[in-house]
Amino acid sequence: MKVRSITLHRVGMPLVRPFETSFGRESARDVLLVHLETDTGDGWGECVAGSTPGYSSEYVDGCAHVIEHHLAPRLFAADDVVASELGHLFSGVVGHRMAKAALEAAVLDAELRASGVSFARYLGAVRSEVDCGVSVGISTSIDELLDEVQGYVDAGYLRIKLKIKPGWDLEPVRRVRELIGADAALQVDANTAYVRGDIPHLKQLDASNLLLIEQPFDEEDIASHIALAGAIETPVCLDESLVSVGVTIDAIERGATSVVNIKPGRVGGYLPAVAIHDACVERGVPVWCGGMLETGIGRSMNVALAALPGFTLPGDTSASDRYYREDLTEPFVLSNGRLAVPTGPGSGVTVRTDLVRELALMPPRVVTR
Ligand code: SMG
Ligand code: MG
Repeated sequence: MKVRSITLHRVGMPLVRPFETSFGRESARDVLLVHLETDTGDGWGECVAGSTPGYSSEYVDGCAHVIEHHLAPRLFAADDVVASELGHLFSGVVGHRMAKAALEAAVLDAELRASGVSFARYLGAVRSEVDCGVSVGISTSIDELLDEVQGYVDAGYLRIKLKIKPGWDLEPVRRVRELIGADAALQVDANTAYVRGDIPHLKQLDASNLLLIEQPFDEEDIASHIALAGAIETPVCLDESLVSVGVTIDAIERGATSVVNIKPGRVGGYLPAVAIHDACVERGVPVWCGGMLETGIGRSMNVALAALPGFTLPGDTSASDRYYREDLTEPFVLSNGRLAVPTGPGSGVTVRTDLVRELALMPPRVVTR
């Protein structure tokens, strides 16, 4: 495949309700989309970076810059672009995994559409629908939180994840546990908001019988996660720290993570994500698919990934209406707590280019060789 042009779109997507984490509050997503035109057809990819470097060091302006100036030239220079060789093609660029993942998604989409194969089949999916959880942001009051959680329970979500931070942890978690009952699946995510000295405090979360606690400490602080795992009954699950298959295996072998959150954007794409999945399956470590408030473009691919055999826990793969009033593709609709895995070629969804234009934050940028 020869890449002819790469168009970078920036779309402003208002969220149906603001999403607050320990590192900030968002009421709209600034989405970077990559539209690839090739000699065999086109493909779309979504970049998961936020507008600020709050979740990781990457952010959307930086990703657009890296794509245009460092990754696109490598794609244009290649005689034959093949998704499975992008890791090698991009190896001269250190890091910038979210930028690489956005391009990888677009290359995969183009390649698979041209050969009539779905993402699910290509990645190795074994299910036609996936179990879905929902990630619930920090609220302004416990009553408001309980209302929101009840809405998601009524909608059929199979697992609730609560965002926590110092000052918003034991009590909201205890109250939600009380609301949803002892048997409902409940987990928490701190997005690095705690320090090692908080271990005795975090240990009190054991009383709420959680599925897992996600990334309480700094992304580079594996040692504190090992210490926590030794002190707490609740399984520890890393997110931000796990940026590659090597780091993931290391964290598993050292006892820092007994469950793994896989986000393709964080690890450089769907193929590295599958490699992490395989490494976890080999070691008997359960995985689940994380989310980055994706539109239908990224969601379609995440749902395909979540249908692989090792994804045994519900993911942050919620329905379109949990995030957006109108999605950039046909909406993903929850049915019995599950989303259907797309079966059409490539991502299997159709990008609403009219809406991409209507919601554009700036004119599209066309990058050619
Ligand atoms: O896509 O439903 C979603 C969001 C899931 O909580 C979620 N993501 O750390 O896991 C995480 C966060 C990161 C995104 S914050 C904008
Ligand atoms: Mg997380």
